[in-house]
Amino acid sequence: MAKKIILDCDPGHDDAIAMLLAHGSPAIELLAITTVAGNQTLEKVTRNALAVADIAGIKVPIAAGCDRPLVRPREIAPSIHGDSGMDGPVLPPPTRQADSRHAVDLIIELIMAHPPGDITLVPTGALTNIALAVRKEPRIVSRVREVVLMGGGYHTGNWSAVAEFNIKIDPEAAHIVFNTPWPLTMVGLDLTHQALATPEVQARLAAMGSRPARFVEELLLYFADSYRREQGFAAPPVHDPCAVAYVIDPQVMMVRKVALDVELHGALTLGMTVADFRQPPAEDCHTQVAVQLDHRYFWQMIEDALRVIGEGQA
Ligand SMILES: [Ca+2]
Repeated sequence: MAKKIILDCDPGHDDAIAMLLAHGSPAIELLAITTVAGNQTLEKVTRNALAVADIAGIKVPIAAGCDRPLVRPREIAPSIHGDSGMDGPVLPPPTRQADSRHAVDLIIELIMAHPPGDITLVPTGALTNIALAVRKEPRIVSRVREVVLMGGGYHTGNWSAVAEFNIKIDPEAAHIVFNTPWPLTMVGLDLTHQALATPEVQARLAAMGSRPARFVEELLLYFADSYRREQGFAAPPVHDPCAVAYVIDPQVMMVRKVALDVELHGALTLGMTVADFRQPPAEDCHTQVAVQLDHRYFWQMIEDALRVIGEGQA
């Protein structure tokens, strides 16, 4: 049976690919897309989500959420994602509007309306919406099947030496989400830096030739430039779809159970996701980290999803 997910995101080049992967995979039933300020302002990332939905024929509700972090001043990433938040492809204005509900309310509504253990949360942006949902309706915690998030990193950072962007921009929200006792898988930079869109990958996408494949090609072209210039990558790491890929089939990556927490006070380490590997994990450890990606399988999943969407079968 397809796994039901809510994708909470900030498109964002890699968020857009995560949307396409979730929509095009028969293993996933996408219930809703919710947006949060991060890669760009809330207005821009929501517009991008609506535009991507048009390209892929995604009909589910898209609801806008928090326009800033819980505590800190808003920080966005135009150096990586451009002024629009998804620079590169030229997209027509979205044909529909965002859902009238606030993302936090839609998340709560869906989780409470479904049986316990039904819905997986897949956050690929700052954790502001998810943290607020937990605080507003704590009953969701025991009803969520699991949380599979893109963010953090146990050995590396990208927005500081040790902190990843999604966690660094709203560490208080991340602290709430990581310390909530639901099963949580952190698909962090240790994993996503293996999800490189190599020239071979880009050539295979180019050979597909459908509209959604061309769209991904254009996204990757821009993303490759950003990552070469800003982070010194020869090929860009495509972070967010890795979390979706884990939900489709956990076999696509190796994971390791480990206690995790989020640093809120460090002068040099604010927003670091701290993994304690010193001891075997405790019996009640509810967190795990993604360690090693099956690169070929991962890109095969994306190709398959694009084929399904391109043939109008999603
Ligand atoms: Ca994202």
